[in-house]
Amino acid sequence: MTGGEVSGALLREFASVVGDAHVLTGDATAGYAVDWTGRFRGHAPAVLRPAGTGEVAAVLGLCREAGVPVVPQGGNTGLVGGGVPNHGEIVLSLARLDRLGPVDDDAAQVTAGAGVTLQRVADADPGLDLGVLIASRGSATAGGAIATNAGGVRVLRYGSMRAQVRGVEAVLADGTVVSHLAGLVKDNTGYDYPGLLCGSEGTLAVVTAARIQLVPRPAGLVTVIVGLGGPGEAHELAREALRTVPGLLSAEYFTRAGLDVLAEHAGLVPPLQAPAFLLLEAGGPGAVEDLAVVAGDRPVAVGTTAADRARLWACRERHPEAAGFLGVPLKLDVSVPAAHWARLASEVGAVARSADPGAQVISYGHVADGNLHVNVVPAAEADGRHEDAVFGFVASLGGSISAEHGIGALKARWLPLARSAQERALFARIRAAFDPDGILNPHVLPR
Ligand code: 2HG
Ligand code: ZN
Repeated sequence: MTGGEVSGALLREFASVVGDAHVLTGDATAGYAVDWTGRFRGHAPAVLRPAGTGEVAAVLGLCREAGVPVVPQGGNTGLVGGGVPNHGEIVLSLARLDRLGPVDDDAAQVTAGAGVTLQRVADADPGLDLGVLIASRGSATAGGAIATNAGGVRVLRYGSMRAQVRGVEAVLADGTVVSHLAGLVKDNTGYDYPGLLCGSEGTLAVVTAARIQLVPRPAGLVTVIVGLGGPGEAHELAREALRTVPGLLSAEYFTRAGLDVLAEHAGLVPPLQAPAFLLLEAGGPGAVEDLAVVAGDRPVAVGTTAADRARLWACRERHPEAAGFLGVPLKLDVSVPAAHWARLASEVGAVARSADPGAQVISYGHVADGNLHVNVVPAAEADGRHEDAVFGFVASLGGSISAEHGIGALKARWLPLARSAQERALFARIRAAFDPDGILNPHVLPR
């Protein structure tokens, strides 16, 4: 189903639901139509900003009746073009569903509207934290993080967003509201549709609220950056840290190539010089000593105060911006079995350049999860040649073309590398059961 213009009569019906001020058209839609990287620029005949679940249901009912496709959008921090109207869809912004409930102290859980930022969820209680930590937490929303099953820098400890979700409220494409927010830890009463919505990229239903499990706020945090010779050493060291540091929270890899760009364009001061780096963070008793043993006699920068830790983290957390200083990047987020990660990280630059010798490649990522973010700034036309090369290599190692960002518009063509025909047919059947008319984000994932 493709979008296009919508009639004045339909716009008036939308306005009667959400109010005139929350039906945006023309120039007011511009910021909702382009993704964070600037690679995906679409066009929205209208952006609708409902204030609650009832309004979402009413709007979806109207869209379905009119046969108008919809792209749900949270903080618009996605990196694969899955939340922007690439085919003229209406944008349904969930930003105004921003109610954060009181923390349930007994369960250490909170109910958050889809538009609540991850930072607000993390700050809900001084003794608790959100298990998912991503650099875009100030803008990324609970609904978007669920729809993309966001990962981030603490997955090795707490898992990805799916692992934090104890229930959801969502609106189906026909306006039906389904809600399961009691937060029961044990609840075997049928299909786990909240789990299914994690990573569904807005194709099955619109998440309007979620019951989120919080974790004890880690204390006594220590951050170190260790200077290394290359990916093989990063992999070895991360494995050792996983085995020997009980309080380990993060193991993040990056290289001189990325740090040099950040030093030049963002004024970052590299804490040490080396070809490659591993940032390790741990908390709790003995963390400093445990990390010192792992670092051994390698060059290391240590941060124990909030300010020093923030300075070290900036070297890693600002990496998503690095390639953007050089051009409009392709964000290729891939994962491979642990045993192949070092080979992936060592060879992927040459693999990308075999398709485009002038391409600039900055790689970094979550080494303990087998995850690498391959940021490619093309010199040649971005016509799929870079994805062909990198995803083909990843598939040959038994890996996935999307570790934590989703398929979106960027990777739809290459899904067969990661999922069999039988699996894709099952996806389409699940989708048809949720959204038989195909109005929800129709150009993302198989139908
Ligand atoms: C990160 O780990 C994010 O920093 C973004 O997943 C990765 O921009 C990217 O490629
Ligand atoms: Zn990441």
